[in-house]
Amino acid sequence: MTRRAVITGITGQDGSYLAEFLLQKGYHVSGLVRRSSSQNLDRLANVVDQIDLISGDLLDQNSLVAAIEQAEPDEVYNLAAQSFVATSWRQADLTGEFTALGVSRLLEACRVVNPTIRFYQASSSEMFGSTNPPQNESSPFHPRSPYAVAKVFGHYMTQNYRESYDMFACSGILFNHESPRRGLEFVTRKVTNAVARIKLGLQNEVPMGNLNARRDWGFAGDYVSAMWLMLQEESPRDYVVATGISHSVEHLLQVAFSCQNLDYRSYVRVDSALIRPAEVDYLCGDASMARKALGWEPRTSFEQMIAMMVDADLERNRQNPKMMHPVAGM
Ligand code: NDP
Ligand code: GDR
Repeated sequence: MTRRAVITGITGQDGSYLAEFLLQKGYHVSGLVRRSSSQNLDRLANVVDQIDLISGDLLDQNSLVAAIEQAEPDEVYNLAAQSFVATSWRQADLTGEFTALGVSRLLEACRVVNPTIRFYQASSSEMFGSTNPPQNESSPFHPRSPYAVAKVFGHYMTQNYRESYDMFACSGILFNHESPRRGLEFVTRKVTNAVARIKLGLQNEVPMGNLNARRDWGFAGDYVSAMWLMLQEESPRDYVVATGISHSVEHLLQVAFSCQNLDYRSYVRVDSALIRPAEVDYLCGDASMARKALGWEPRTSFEQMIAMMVDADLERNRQNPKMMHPVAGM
């Protein structure tokens, strides 16, 4: 029998890689798409004709029940969220609605339609916040943004459905993962896009926030297999997924600019408006449990990934420079 999956957040970075991965595994894939005035399927260009798109919104319980009834999934991957940390201070209520309550709405939709559905929740290393590295499944949470607080809610709600209703519900605590499909507001993509635009003479500087923050950055294309592996286990368990190597934002700048033989110090301007009200200083994941139990490991190095992103941004800026213009204040 063909396995059936629903992905929320299918139009996002991870949703598009996961859809491709599951199709290759022979799944029937449905994706939840919220209504908007213009289509937003760019990241799904490779697979859009092989998936079913179902209209629904994390803010609307009835639409979630209807989507799960229609798709009849064996597995649900909840990737939808307001995922940009900086925005979560300005839109804390909405972030709570999407990123926290959206999880309980979707869990409840699965429970009432078919409690044997296997459920994956996209938890985040941001939940560790100020907890010292290396962070693993036993590390305490200390969230530092409304986004991270909302993710902690979703994480514990997933655990609670597992314990209350014996559902196969688990969370992957994923550390930062990037790709040429990353949104332009996230720091890696902001930097690789800036390198491309500076190289092409379309921009001459890049405003940045905190250069000392450290992140464990992996490649999104490597991380979606871990999500699937978690749902194939005998019993549900939460896993940390990370590379185990951490870099500062300043090192990211150095690596990205050197891809085009540029010295980042000539182009970077620190803008205090981009410093966050509370920062997560140092994330570095210990994914030894995922390596051991799931046999998962990252394949793409940080340097390879950044080079891939710079190349893709050069190409996109050559073709359509106006669409790649950075948004002020991000
Ligand atoms: P993106 O921001 O690229 O994608 C978010 C997705 O959520 C989009 O498809 C968006 O749809 C959808 N969405 C937002 N609000 C709603 C809503 N109300 N109803 C339905 N869909 C909605 O995120 P990523 O792909 O990077 O991340 C996937 C998930 O993993 C997120 O939950 C994120 O918080 C989490 N995560 C990400 C990490 C990373 O480093 N990338 C690390 C750890 C966790 P639309 O296109 O319409 O905006
Ligand atoms: P993060 O990603 O907050 O870790 O959340 P982001 O790329 O936005 O920031 C990483 C670090 O870089 C610092 N920084 C800047 N960030 C941005 N966006 N723009 C800047 O100009 C800038 N200058 C410095 C930030 O302060 C921060 O320390 C991502 C998201 O994908 C979440 O959804 C996910 O849960 C976590 O990763 C794991």
